[in-house]
Amino acid sequence: MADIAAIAARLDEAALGARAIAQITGQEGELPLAEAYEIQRAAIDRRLARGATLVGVKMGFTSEAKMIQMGLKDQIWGRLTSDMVVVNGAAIERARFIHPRVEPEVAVRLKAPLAGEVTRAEALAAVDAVAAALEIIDSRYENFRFALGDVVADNASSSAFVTGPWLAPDTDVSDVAMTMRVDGELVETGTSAAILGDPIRSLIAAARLAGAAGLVLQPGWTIMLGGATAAAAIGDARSVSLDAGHLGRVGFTIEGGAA
Ligand code: OOG
Ligand code: MG
Repeated sequence: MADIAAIAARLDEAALGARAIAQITGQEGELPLAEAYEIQRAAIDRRLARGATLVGVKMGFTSEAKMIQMGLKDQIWGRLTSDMVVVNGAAIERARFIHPRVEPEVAVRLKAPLAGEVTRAEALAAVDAVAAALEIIDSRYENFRFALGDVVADNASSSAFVTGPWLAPDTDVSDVAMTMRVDGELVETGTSAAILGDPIRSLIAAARLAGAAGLVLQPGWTIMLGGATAAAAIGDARSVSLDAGHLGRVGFTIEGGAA
């Protein structure tokens, strides 16, 4: 059995200090998924104890492009906290991150609780609004390399997210063309259909996976449904933008240099 509290502290401090650490699996052998999710919860609990609140859940590896990029194919999920929220168009501090990457995503906001096995109709009925979104992932592991247990323990690499304008819940998110630019340069194009064939499937999976861990998705929460394309490195870029057709635009700027 892994030392849950000690590993959670190590990951929490790596995120706080924007300093990469060695993989857990490399040091301590296997890390079963159940333990990895316990570490994730314990690490996020430390953040909540400092005053942050839970504001949602993120899904990972819901598209082929992401599975291929990272060499993992099991869907994972992580927790979104209030200190991860970036306002559309606002600046982030580069020094807060180790080796950030950005992904074009679709997000939903909930108006009713959702947990366990839900039908598509039940999932849709719980949606308050939909938006295009950008997720900033920043693995706490050296070289952005990890096994499944590592990345689950590390809250699915999540570190910040930006949502575009919130649109009516019946807005079609099933096949939206997405164009992502870093410093004005086209880096990724794709479609939201790459997210499990339809991003609403990812919402259903979020309810099931979080529910299995005893977490009920709450009204007001944002659910990030996963990257539609591979992630792009932010490097020393100054701006990121996503054009998502009828879902509109979302972006942020980056200030300062790396830590
Ligand atoms: C893990 C997080 C994956 C997504 O959208 O698929 C993810 C990683 O790639 O570091 O956020
Ligand atoms: Mg993502």
